[in-house]
Amino acid sequence: MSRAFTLTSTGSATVSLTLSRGGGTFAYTLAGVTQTKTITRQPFGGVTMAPTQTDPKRVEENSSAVVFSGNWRRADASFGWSGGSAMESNTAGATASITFNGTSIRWIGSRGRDRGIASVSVDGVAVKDVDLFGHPAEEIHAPVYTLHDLSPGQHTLTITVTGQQDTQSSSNTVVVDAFDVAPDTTISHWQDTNPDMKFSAGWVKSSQAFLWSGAGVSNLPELPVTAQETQAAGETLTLPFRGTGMSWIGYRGPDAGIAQVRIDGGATSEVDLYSPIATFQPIVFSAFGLADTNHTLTITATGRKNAASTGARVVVDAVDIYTPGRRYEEYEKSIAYATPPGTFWTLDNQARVWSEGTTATSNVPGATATFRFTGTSVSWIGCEKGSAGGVADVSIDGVFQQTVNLNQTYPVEGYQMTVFRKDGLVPGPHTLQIKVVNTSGSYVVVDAFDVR
Ligand SMILES: [Ca+2]
Ligand SMILES: [Ca+2]
Repeated sequence: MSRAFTLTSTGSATVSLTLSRGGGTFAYTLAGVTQTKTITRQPFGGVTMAPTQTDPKRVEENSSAVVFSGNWRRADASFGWSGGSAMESNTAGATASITFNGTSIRWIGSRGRDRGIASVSVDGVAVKDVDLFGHPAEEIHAPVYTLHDLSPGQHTLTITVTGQQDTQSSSNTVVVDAFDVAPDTTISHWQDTNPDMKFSAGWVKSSQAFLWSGAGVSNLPELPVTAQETQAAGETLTLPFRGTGMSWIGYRGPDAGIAQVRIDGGATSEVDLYSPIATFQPIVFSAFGLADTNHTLTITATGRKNAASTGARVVVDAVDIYTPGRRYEEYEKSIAYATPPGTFWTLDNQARVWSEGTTATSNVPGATATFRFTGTSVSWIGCEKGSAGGVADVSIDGVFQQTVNLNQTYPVEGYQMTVFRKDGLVPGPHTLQIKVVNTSGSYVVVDAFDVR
């Protein structure tokens, strides 16, 4: 069936289509530009779409609370932005502002090789210039910067595009995707190479040709992080995690299939990954409101697909884990590094997808990093891989706790991992010290600390 409708120059019309078999395509032409929308009919008894859960703290960039000023445009549709869209700008002086109630806020944006420098201010007071450059290719859903300790009440956060860029960056693009208002959680972004991700035998490493999280960087002859994928029915990923929320970052496209997702022994959700347009790093499934305890995520490829799809691909690119607490980045003043500067620790490492962009690294035996905090629970967020496989002793309040061996063998690469956690501390101030003890030349990475 094909039928043309002509609308008047203003107004609206409701068009009803009776579709047969797999679906149909609806097209409209305006001022010579034709747009099409493909509508897919799901078979009875077939796919039940998973309920879409979003972080209740998240405010998207297209919310009325966010005001853009100056020259902004929709960000690249090749990426699966939070909520489906984001804005970007290269124009010095362009601003994005959000007015919110709370003592903290997290900016969700993007890092990468063509990202610029943004100036962040609160209530008109400059807070920080944030360098969005990173060596990995474009990373989205990136917690860019988090503000804490604001006074209770209403505030306005303003992001200003400076037009400036890191000397290594190819451009000065600034992306505003979303904000988490008073999040009370930390986000750890785990690649598919995480040692805790257990893939069954039928998964393969995805091609380097695409826009995966963590792409484009490696220690030769090792290959860059890409993703894992399969089209075979029954292939599974199991991932134990501790947290109250998670997001599966995958792939949607014209060749994508249907997966099943389960957390612990709960209900199985089906996720139809088909999209007429290939989309990279989208969140394809999320769960929030979980108990703060240990869970197991299971993703199963079904081998089935939407009638419109040309394949049954199921891709696991990364998983974001949400954990209650407050994150202190490695550059914050509550962390003291052994001096003199540059002798023991290298700061501002931008080589991988680190928490909020940077880490401190050391391969010097005796180097210490000392973190002062107040709370009853602390986690060291670090890295486990071959080149960051150093060994460190951890002590709390001067008492030795554990020797942590970070070594893993390629292709395992664990980023933003909780490599040490201690609960049950007496309420009050404490000191955690990391002391590098290895002599193998491999690095110890301090990415962040989480406190509860
Ligand atoms: Ca968004
Ligand atoms: Ca960090």
